Amino acid sequence: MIMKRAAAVLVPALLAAGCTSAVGAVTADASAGSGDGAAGGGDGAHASGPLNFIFILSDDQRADTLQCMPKLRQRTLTRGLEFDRSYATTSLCCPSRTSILTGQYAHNHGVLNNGGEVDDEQFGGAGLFRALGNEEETFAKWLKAEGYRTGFFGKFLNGYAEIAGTTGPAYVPPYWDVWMSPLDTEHIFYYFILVEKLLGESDAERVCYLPKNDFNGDQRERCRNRSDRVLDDGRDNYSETIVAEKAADFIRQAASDGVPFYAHIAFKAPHSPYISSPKYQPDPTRYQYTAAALSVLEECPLWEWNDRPSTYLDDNQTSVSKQPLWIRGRQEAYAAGKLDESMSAGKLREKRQGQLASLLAIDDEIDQLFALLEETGLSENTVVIFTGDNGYAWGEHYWDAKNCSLETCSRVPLVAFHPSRTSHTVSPWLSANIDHAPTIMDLAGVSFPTTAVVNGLSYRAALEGTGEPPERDAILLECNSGSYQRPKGGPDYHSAVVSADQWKYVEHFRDPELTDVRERPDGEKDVDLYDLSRDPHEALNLSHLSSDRLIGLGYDPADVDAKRGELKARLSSLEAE
Ligand SMILES: [Ca+2]
Repeated sequence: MIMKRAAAVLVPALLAAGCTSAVGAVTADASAGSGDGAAGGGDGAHASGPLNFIFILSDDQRADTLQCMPKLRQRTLTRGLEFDRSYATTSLCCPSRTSILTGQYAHNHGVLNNGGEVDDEQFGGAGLFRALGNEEETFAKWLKAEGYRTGFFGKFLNGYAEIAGTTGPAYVPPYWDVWMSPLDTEHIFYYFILVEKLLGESDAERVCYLPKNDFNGDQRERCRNRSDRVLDDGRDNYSETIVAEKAADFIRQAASDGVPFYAHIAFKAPHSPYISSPKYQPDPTRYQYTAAALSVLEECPLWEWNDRPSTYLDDNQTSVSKQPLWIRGRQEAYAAGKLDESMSAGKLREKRQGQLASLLAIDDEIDQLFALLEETGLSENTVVIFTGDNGYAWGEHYWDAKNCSLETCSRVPLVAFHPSRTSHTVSPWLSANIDHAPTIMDLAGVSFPTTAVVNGLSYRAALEGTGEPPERDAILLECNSGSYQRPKGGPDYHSAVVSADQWKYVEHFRDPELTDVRERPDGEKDVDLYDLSRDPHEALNLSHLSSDRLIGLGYDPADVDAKRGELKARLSSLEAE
């Protein structure tokens, strides 16, 4: 059974853990923001009045792929604040998205997986989110209470269709004035049903969007049969374009009405099945791209990926015996030819290139949103944040998905724009999905209730250019949904800590409750220690190397032991936050 920790229990625990400066700053004292959008000592001027927010989320986008979105890249180089080390505290859709909306680690919000059980009842991620009370803990609630107009566009949480219902008005989570979210959270690029709640309406209807290019007749009927209304208007009706259009309508209306707004835009790209817009991929059933797409994509080093890390499949030609058991298991299955065809070099390439091509589609949509802000004058008082919900492996460490503690799974792109910014900054600050809620609240000048649990930190000062982000030595990465036990293996249940000084310590567990650390054949515990500054691709697990080997690599074995002990202790304290 999945339990959510009660806030009343947690707040004293946080204080006891010595985290008063960090957590207190964003729970009780977030009112430090004046609410007038003052730029402080920022490097540019912007209009007075409350700030608006556009939060843009991609799905399954690796951190390094930001370089393959040329339009967003150009805007970033002009005035973006880029966080080089941003992590999804849980590298999976529902836990990460819930962390974004609440500012809490998964062990606090309780959405540990894309579904789960409460009181012996099984829920999808959206149902679990609701059953655990998270609808009442999103920052949208507090923004709305302070006069913000809130709009949600795009993917919510897996299993949304289950709570939306099939008859009568579709269910819409509270505190969203406008709601435009696909009923089915998977495979929505075409033939999607958008649950639409318009401004001022209390009920939502299910609208089926049919594509001009009718490439799948079965889907057509399925879409029709499950909707209240069908839109067969001869347009392409590619989901990412429609979602962006709905958001643009919301933004224009809010500007016209003179109300501050928060727009949450959650694209599906570059998630499977990796479908780009018709401009770049005319036939959604084939991974073939137009000359317009290729002329851009071939400029990106990830398209051919000639400098891929040595951890990719058997590129390193070295033993993985010191790596965690799950990677050893995957390597053995790969060597024995037991992994799916999805792990073949050809399929991995197809997936990688499919992701990159679909990113071009949302790059266009994001660029148009920026253009809209400029046309309407809203760029003078609107903050834009772009990030992803989790990273993704492309064959490194014999893995081709998410939900692992490795950098490739857990790091996400993050770039933010504040009206007062006039230059590009790359910040090495350790940032995470839990930071957006406190940052947006801080910038809006809205306080969390004193009973709220907020694990994240506000990066407002860095974004405004008025100061450094708050001090942070480490963040927690946690995963209660492993796939080690599956026939072809996969990442284990794990808990990890990544530190500001670029070390990572990981514990791999037998159980989803994270209590029983797995044992290796030699009797040692299955834990990892990586020195990320020297070994950014985590090829060398220092935890199981002999003293001679460590000395040969230039490490003092006593220092390595001490670092492991320090991070193990920090892991425990983070788990108690
Ligand atoms: Ca995802």
